[in-house]
Amino acid sequence: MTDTAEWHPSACILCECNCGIVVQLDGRTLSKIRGDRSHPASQGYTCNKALRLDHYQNNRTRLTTPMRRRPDGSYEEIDWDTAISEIAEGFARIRDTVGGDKIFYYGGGGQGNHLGGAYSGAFLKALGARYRSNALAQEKTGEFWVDSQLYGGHTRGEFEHAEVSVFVGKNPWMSQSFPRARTVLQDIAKDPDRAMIVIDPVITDTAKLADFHLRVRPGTDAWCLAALAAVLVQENLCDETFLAEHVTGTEPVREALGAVDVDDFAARCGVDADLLRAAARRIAAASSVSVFEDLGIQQAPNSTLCSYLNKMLWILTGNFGKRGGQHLHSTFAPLFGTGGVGRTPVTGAPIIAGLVPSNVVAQEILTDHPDRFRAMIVESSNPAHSVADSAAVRDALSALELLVVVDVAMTETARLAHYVLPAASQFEKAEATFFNLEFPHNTFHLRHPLLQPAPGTLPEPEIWARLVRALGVVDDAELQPLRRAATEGLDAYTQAFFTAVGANPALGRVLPYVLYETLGPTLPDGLAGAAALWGLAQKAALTYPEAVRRAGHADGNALFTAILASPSGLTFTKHQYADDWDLISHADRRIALTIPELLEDLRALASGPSPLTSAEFPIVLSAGERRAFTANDIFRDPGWRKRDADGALRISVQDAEALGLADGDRARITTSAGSAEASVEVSAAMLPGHAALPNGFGLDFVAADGSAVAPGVAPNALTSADWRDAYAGTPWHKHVPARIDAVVPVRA
Ligand SMILES: Nc1nc2c(c(=O)[nH]1)N[C@H]1C(S)=C(S)[C@@H](COP(=O)(O)OP(=O)(O)OC[C@H]3O[C@@H](n4cnc5c(=O)[nH]c(N)nc54)[C@H](O)[C@@H]3O)O[C@H]1N2
Ligand SMILES: Nc1nc2c(c(=O)[nH]1)N[C@H]1C(S)=C(S)[C@@H](COP(=O)(O)OP(=O)(O)OC[C@H]3O[C@@H](n4cnc5c(=O)[nH]c(N)nc54)[C@H](O)[C@@H]3O)O[C@H]1N2
Ligand code: SF4
Ligand SMILES: [Mo]
Repeated sequence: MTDTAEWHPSACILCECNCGIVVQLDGRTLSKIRGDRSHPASQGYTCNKALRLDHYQNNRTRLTTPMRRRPDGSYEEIDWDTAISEIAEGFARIRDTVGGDKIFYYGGGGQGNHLGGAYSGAFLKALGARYRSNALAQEKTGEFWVDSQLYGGHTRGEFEHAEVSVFVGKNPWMSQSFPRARTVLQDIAKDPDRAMIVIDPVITDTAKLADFHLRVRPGTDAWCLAALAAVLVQENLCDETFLAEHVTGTEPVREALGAVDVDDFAARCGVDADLLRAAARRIAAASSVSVFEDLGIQQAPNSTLCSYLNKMLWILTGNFGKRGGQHLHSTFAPLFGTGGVGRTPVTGAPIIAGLVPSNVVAQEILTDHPDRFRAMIVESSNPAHSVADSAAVRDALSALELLVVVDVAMTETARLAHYVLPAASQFEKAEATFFNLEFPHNTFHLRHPLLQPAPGTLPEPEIWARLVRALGVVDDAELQPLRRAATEGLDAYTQAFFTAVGANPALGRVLPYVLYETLGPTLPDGLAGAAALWGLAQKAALTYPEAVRRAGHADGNALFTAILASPSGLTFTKHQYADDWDLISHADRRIALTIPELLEDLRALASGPSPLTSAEFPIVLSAGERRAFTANDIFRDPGWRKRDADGALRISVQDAEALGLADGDRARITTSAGSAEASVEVSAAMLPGHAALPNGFGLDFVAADGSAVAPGVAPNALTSADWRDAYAGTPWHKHVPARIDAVVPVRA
């Protein structure tokens, strides 16, 4: 594995695209990286960030041994056996005294790694844990709630082929999120027959390529989207045949949109009414339309309503079930739980897609309520830094009876844990993500390890297996027949598996553990951690039999075998456009357009918006913008950045002048939650009254000379937990009322 001339396939782990890469190794250094042309989705594409991945693999914050916190707050190194037995005992004690449902799980995967989350489920079930969350509960749950009522699944646009692409609060030039994003955006921009519509208050790099840039005032997208949809209805631009055949509940929507005063709404969102009408007409005239909404609306006021209105643009115009349109898609493993909306035990916040809103986590802990969370497992996430109101989150995590963090690095969250478990990096183990969101061809990529685990670390599947073993919930003798069958091949294993689980349904509860313990040891090339994929492959083959066969896989075992043998990834489903209809979960296979609460909210727009800014906090701060050198909290070493090392506060020319600020000056940003200092970048891209800070900054790091550094502003030092969506509890990170003051240098 150390032959430097050889290129080893893997993937970039910095965003949900997970572009295929090939890597040359120099010892344990990822010395050369380029796009993998054999990867079925990315086809050789990467952005600037992938080439910097060695800063993730090799940096001074990597953990190398399990650690236990001493009463004085310092950490001591302990061995794995001690860590596993004390942690298992600790959680078992909590389960036995106050109940397993008081054990809360946060994380389970970042942008590149979802196998850990697949295995932790067995340990959590064995403990009787019920509540969980992750970052999707601070972005996508509102959209999920809308989607589940409209058609019951996640949709994706097919931008590569769309005549018109619409980006709402989404800057794919920087944030990517769909395959080969920059190439696709450039192709659209070059083609006079295609068009791009961008709704964003900032003149982003994506907006610069747009044919229609609807430069909304921050937080007013609901008015803009309602007006766009209203034009479709009022100018008879809807696809009536499509609506009659495939959509129910159209009339109440038509009525509500019919009542919208388009000129008035355009004025309320600050967009020229003629431009807005022209954009709506361009959508209506197109043979295909794809839409991408992201954090600019999902983390801003009216977020769930905006998700709903946004979907009107392609539903009313019939852009579903055809090339270049919007699609439901297959999933290799569901990212979201199913079931209706539950409630959290303390605050009664909505649990959508099985996820507790990130914004209420602190309140679910910091209380005397008997049902409060008492213990927590955090895996591959850094909530002490990434969740709103970091100060409250840190108080809450510190108040837990037991906090265990599984991470590769000593994070802000790990520093609050009773135990920290060091995971092998994503290049040191079998890994995969479940961000498999494309249609008609959907891909899955099991990455092979490039390196042995760093000394002292373990891959998550092994960590979770050891913890389940320590709980003693499975009698090892029951696994013997499965172990034997696994050595005889997948057919024998399949039979033995159904016999074993039929005889003892309790094995089904700890399924990933059973697969890892029995099938895992027979898998080649360090792929034991891929065992859980066997179950998922069976499920995919049962759920999409035709599409899996069309992709060349006869059945679940054939699919699993192909996954193991495809180190650059494979296509697991090939759908036909008409299959979109079968992917609708409603029995009548139609889109159910009416969501009564949201139509009520739509009617109420006529009297708004009411600004959240005030004399004290006159500026809208977008806290957490994606830029060329941000990558969530994945890179801790600030040395990975070639530019924007401080994570500049971008402000408009007008605000800079009023505040007496110039490029490079220092400014103090104050919000109701906190205050921080940043370097200023005066930018013609910003509207007056709007400022932006990047995400992923303010992470602690110890420099080579031993000094502590944390460049830039930790965005959640400035955000409040109560600023959140009424339906989904998702935060308004892009819309934080703030004050900016020049920091006058102190002269000696
Ligand atoms: N470089 C980089 N890429 C990433 C990531 C990263 O950290 N760095 N993270 C990944 C992750 S986890 C995610 S979720 C995605 C997020 O991807 P995006 O959602 O594209 O990222 P953001 O830059 O946070 O926000 C998008 C846009 O919202 C705009 N915006 C702010 N306020 C408003 C508003 O009121 N209305 C509208 N319409 N727009 C508004 C901003 O100007 C910005 O251009 O990116 C992924 N890709
Ligand atoms: N103010 C503000 N806050 C935001 C956002 C914003 O725009 N503004 N964006 C939000 C969004 S969209 C997201 S997605 C979240 C992301 O926030 P988080 O959910 O905290 O996820 P990441 O930042 O991706 O952090 C991933 C963690 O996984 C660790 N890790 C990396 N590889 C491995 C591995 O192999 N195993 C294990 N166990 N750990 C590993 C990294 O060290 C890191 O600590 O932040 C959210 N927070
Ligand atoms: S950051 Fe995203 S788009 Fe860029 S190379 Fe990595 S996976 Fe691909
Ligand atoms: Mo995200």
